[in-house]
Amino acid sequence: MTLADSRNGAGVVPRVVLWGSRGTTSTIPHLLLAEAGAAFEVRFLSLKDGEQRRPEYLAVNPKGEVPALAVGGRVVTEIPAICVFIAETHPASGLLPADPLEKALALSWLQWCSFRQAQSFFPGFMPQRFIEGEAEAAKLRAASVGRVAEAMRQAGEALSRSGGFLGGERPGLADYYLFMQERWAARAFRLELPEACAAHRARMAARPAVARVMETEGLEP
Ligand SMILES: N[C@@H](CCC(=O)N[C@@H](CS)C(=O)NCC(=O)O)C(=O)O
Repeated sequence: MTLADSRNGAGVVPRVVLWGSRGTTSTIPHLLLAEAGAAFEVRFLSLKDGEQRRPEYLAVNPKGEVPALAVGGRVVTEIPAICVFIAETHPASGLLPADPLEKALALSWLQWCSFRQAQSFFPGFMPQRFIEGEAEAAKLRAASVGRVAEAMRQAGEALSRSGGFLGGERPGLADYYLFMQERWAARAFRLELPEACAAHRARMAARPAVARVMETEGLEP
């Protein structure tokens, strides 16, 4: 099924709404929707103002997190699931291989990014969610920076062995996740990226769909 041929009995294509917040992990599906040429609407929340915890949004995603992708009357949450949905409803985008082994390899990188986000980046962004006290938070943040550096090292090695993208010769789903992680590693965690990651970040930033989304979200690449 593709979104284009998923018309219901009344001939209506389900309306796709991405709920997100500028410059967060929701930018990843935003990039993919743009890259796939999808018809969608994006609605931004301010996490700083706690809009994700307002009843109107909890009715969309009771977990109080972005992203959430509303498709018709249903809501898909969790980035890997949203990414796969976008790729599979836009097969011409080539964002996810059809071959089972190639697909498994691509999903393996997507899961790697998702796990690193939760385990390595998130404690550094929000140490106070895990631990009390300034000194303890600083230690946790330092540990997080170390883990992010190790993640970038592993990604850099993989990129050096591949054709320049985690997806090989062309970007796959995980490349859009990694692009945002490279930005956070360099900008928020002040890390010097391995050469292969810096080159990957630049290649991704140069893609017209990526540049458009960055502009829409008011982000520097
Ligand atoms: N497991 C979720 C995590 C998403 C997530 O961490 N979202 C953050 C923004 S980057 C969020 O909405 N945080 C709001 C909060 O925790 O209050 C996913 O993969 O979609």
